[in-house]
Amino acid sequence: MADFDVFNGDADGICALLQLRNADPRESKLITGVKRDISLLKQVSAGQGDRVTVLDISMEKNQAALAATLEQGAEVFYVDHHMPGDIPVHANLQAIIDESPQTCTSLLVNKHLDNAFGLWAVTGAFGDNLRQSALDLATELEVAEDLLVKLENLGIYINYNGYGSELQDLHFHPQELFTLLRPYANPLDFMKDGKETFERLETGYHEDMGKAAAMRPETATAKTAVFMLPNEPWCRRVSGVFGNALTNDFPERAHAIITENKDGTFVVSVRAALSNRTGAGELCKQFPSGGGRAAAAGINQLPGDQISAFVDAFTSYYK
Ligand SMILES: [Mn+2]
Repeated sequence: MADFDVFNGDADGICALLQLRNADPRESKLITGVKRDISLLKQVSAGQGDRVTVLDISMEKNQAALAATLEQGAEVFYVDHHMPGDIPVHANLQAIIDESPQTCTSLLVNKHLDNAFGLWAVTGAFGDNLRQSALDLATELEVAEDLLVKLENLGIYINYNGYGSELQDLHFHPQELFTLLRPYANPLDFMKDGKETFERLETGYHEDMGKAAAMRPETATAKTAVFMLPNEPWCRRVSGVFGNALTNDFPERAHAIITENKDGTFVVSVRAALSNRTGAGELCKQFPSGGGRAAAAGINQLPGDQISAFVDAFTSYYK
């Protein structure tokens, strides 16, 4: 009998799994990747009696692999907040799927575990830029103000680590980062013990964000701003968290961050305005390799000759 943990390499995926493995320790095979790499379930070859946990990756994008895994007799526990497509009805599938924009996988796992490792859920929610939901749970858990800031920073740094178009762009392979965090039931204990890891993330984050802060928008209206970033590792790492930071700083404005990939295509991060968390996924879906949720979405490989079409679509969508 084998166990597989398949999880998104961002803060939400990592913090969801940290809660589950604190509650139910397993020596599992870990399958993860950069945040954008969500076709993960196909890497699993599981059979009768095997247990597969899948976290924070769209069921729709893993449909064929899920069907095959169930077909082979494995038990699947699936928790996610992205669009699922058709959820299969199968005795071996337990699925907790909730697409509402105020929740994320870490929060869904927290509910499932009755707040057992709630501080990891707060961290994951901050990482997914669900600030209000993170604050609400923190209030319920009576987290002190000074500790809250620490959890917010940790969530942002773990999330930041997941971006990048390939693993070499990252400071830590998400699997390594999970393993470093794994011993801790409480993120505050990790921050005391794991100073070196924490500081590496913190320093990287501030260096990259410092460079991003110097960028000026390519186009900006009262309701939208588009930033173009060059083909450099720091840009690939920072694109998502930069979008989140802009969203928090300019809550009335929708943002698009366009970063050049190594192959000459472009990766696009779209963040709807905080005051109007709609449409980002729908907009991105109009372009090849695009998808995501209402508040946050993206396009993985936008051909260069479609940039102006994208900018027009974005600007008119949120006018
Ligand atoms: Mn998530």
